[in-house]
Amino acid sequence: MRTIATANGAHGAPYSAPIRTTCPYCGVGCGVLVSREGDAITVRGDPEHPANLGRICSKGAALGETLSLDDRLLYPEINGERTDWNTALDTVAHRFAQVIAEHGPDAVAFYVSGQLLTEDYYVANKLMKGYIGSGNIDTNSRLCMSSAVAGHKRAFGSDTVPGCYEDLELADLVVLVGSNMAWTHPVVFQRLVAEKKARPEMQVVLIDPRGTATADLADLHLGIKPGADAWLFNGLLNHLKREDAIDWTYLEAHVEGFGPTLQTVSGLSIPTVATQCGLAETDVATFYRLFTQTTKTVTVFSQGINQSSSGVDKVNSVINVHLATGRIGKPGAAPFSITGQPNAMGGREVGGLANQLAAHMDFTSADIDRVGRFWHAPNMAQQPGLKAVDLFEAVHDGRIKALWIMATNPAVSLPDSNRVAAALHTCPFVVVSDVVSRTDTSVYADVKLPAAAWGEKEGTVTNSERRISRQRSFMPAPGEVRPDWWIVNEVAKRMGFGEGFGHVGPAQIFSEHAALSGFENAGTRDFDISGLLPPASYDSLQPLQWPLTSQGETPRMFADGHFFTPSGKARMLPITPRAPMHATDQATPLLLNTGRIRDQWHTMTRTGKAAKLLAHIDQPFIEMHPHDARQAGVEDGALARLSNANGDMLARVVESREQQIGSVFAPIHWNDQFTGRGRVGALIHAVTDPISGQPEFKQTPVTVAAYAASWHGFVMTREALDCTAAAGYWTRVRAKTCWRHEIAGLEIAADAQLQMRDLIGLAGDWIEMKDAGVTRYRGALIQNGRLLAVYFLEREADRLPPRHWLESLFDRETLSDVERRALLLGRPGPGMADNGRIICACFGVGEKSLTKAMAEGATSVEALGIQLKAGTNCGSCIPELKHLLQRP
Ligand SMILES: Nc1nc2c(c(=O)[nH]1)N[C@H]1C(S)=C(S)[C@@H](COP(=O)(O)OP(=O)(O)OC[C@H]3O[C@@H](n4cnc5c(=O)[nH]c(N)nc54)[C@H](O)[C@@H]3O)O[C@H]1N2
Ligand SMILES: Nc1nc2c(c(=O)[nH]1)N[C@H]1C(S)=C(S)[C@@H](COP(=O)(O)OP(=O)(O)OC[C@H]3O[C@@H](n4cnc5c(=O)[nH]c(N)nc54)[C@H](O)[C@@H]3O)O[C@H]1N2
Ligand code: SF4
Ligand SMILES: [Mo]
Repeated sequence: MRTIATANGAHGAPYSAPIRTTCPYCGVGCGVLVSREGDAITVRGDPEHPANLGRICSKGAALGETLSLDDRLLYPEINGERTDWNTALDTVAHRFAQVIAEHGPDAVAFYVSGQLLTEDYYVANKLMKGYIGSGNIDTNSRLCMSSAVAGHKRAFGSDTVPGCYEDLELADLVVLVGSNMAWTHPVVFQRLVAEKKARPEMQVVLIDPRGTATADLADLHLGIKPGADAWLFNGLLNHLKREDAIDWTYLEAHVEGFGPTLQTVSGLSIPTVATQCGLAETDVATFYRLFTQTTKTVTVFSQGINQSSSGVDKVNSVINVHLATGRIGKPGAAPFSITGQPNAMGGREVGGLANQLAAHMDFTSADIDRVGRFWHAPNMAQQPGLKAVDLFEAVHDGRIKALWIMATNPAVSLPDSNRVAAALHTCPFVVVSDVVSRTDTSVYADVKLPAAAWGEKEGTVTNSERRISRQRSFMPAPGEVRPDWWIVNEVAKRMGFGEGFGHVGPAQIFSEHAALSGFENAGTRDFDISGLLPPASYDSLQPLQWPLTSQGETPRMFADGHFFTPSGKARMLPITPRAPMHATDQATPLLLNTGRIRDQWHTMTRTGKAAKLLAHIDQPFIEMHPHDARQAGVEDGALARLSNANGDMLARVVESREQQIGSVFAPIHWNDQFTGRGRVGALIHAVTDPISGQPEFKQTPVTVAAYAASWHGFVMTREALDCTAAAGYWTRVRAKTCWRHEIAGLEIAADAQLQMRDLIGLAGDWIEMKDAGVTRYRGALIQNGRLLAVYFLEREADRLPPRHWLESLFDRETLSDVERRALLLGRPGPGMADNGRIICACFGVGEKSLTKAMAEGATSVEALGIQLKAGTNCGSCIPELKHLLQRP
């Protein structure tokens, strides 16, 4: 239990009025109300926040469960030993200064994150680019949005997202390209679902190689060949021309480059597109007809487009069709890059990418001079720094000798992650600022700096629709954690840069940032929030969409047809489609696609703390078509090993016809803290888009083979165990009242039963049931009647009993005889229900409860909602409820 701050900021006593803040996860940027009900901190959607109007998703709703201190980094550490802030900050400043003095400013780097607040981000960028004098600050947005940024800049002359969420509701056609919005931007998806319900004639087209929860809403799903999107949009452009659907008046007035662009696509027929994209001609034709006929069209694009070695070109192929039809800057008409992280946009605003300067300025001599004068910077960087993948390559080969990582976990999330780990291992000086004590990255840190987490700090974030919202604190900062901006400023001061970093708080940093956005701007740059000055309003800042000038906020950009290029016109660009860099071959015949699951956030450091969020999907998996599973010699539920020349991972096979033959999908979330060998990044080739530097995360050739485990088991304990030595494959997840470890291995030791008991290493009485030899073991460790551990072992995985009801036995003060017997039999006794896998995370409704209700006559999503509450809070599980209802 954590105490929360009173509304006026004092610590201790509970408050009654909820605190209004913003969810720290996805780029939807939902406003939330945090309050305390009884012992729990509850998080609800803020009805007054324009992004979500009261809605929330499973991750947001579970935020209250992620606030415990058990795995937090609470004190600074040097070489794994606790130290005080002075020593830690002096060490960082000294080591950075030393490397700079010996090897120059380009021998140091920062790797930061779209999960920093704008104020944190601003000072980090200022320190590197204005004072240290290097461009070597890059951000995980490189992995996320950099192709969209580059595409925007090529087309619009600025990194501007033209539309807003309301445009999706106003549109008559919404095209979702490479977006699994139902799981990744759930609240925007809910808004779309509601609109579609109100206006069923509104059309939704999904373009994604695999069938996803998002496909549930789509009138048309184009299961495109991986990587082929530019063909589809080039073909569409030609179709628009053929059908005389080009807005020539708009083009003449507001666009350049359309002649050569239209020339490039001329002759590209529907049959050719269908072949290139692996689609039926009729489906391509239907999509083209819908697009041609529907003026109010929004095309939402995300990582299926961006994360590609030709991501920037794909972005421009999408923007091209919107420019050609003048469908931009109008209500219900826009190309829409939906951002991933809560502050991906804020990072772009402060210039967090190595090739940008602050406030949407570039490395031109005029901008370098302007920013330098504004900052009174002693040492402005004169050229862009290294982009993430190149930056870590420079760490690997020793060009970068001191690296500071803030709010990101590159040992998991960068491509070729084993090489990244090796780079961190050899780097002479690594600093990691994080909120948790142990990550796959922080194990390599020389210095660990404890950052204040969500709920403990103040600042702002910008969501996908350019809306700036406040994050407000509602809890006292635990231990010695400090906000990231403070940590950066303290290091800057100790490096001798006191004059630029004397801010007393985030409000002052924000107003400096706002002032820079307006500095010598006069309408020449899109990013201008100088209308928010003076900063007296910071505490009560309302969620507003930039540009924010004296005229107020701006929901839609480019309504006047004016763009930020030298000519004031937007640009269409001729695009030549390129295939993914690495093709499949005999050794690696399957194309690995990677992405997100509904209830986990990236490397699980926070969502992995909520048992609720691990109840839906609790193991790394690889989804594949039954045909490919047969070819690879694996089957549903079995373990498989994915590998290629870079590395390997273990995961459980999920057979699904939603995967196209030849493609497999694995989630990005699993890492060494939660599983043995589950880091998908280990397989990804470090190939990037030549312009944006964004990695090709969606198309990696791999091979899949059975992981022929000869034994399977699980262990439940009150404390987490390290199973590395005991099992070839293991996972470790939090359940409500215990930790659950799934384990399996190739060889079984003769004394396996005892080995595991040793590992659990607790005193007490074992009650057990076992076969002679090691084919079966079922044991429970009980101390004074209280259950401490459960351990099951079988030759075959499917002989293991369901786990969910077993977890509930950890609730009991003493185990009854009936419960002990039921436990060893592996079957719930009378009155002990097994609800099965949790489908609805909000109300903990399991699959078995749902199928039972269905058998008893609940034949619709609504009926399941009335009977079990399933799907009635965030609605993220509704696509799955529908699947269950459709199951024969
Ligand atoms: N639950 C949850 N939500 C999140 C996050 C999270 O970790 N968990 N992270 C946030 C972040 S930072 C981001 S960037 C966003 C990402 O949000 P999304 O981009 O929606 O998510 P992904 O799952 O990465 O990928 C989207 C889809 O692209 C498809 N795809 C793969 N290859 C291709 C292709 O060649 N063409 C097309 N058209 N599609 C393809 C994949 O099959 C996948 O369904 O999610 C944000 N929201
Ligand atoms: N294969 C594959 N890889 C991918 C992707 C993919 O689709 N496929 N997607 C890529 C994308 S789009 C993204 S955005 C990245 C995300 O990848 P990462 O950024 O590496 O993932 P996170 O787990 O979000 O890392 C955030 C870290 O910051 C810490 N943290 C949280 N709050 C704070 C804070 O306030 N201050 C500080 N200092 N630390 C904090 C968290 O504990 C965590 O360790 O992954 C990328 N990698
Ligand atoms: S959609 Fe969910 S994860 Fe995203 S901001 Fe809203 S509540 Fe948070
Ligand atoms: Mo992202």
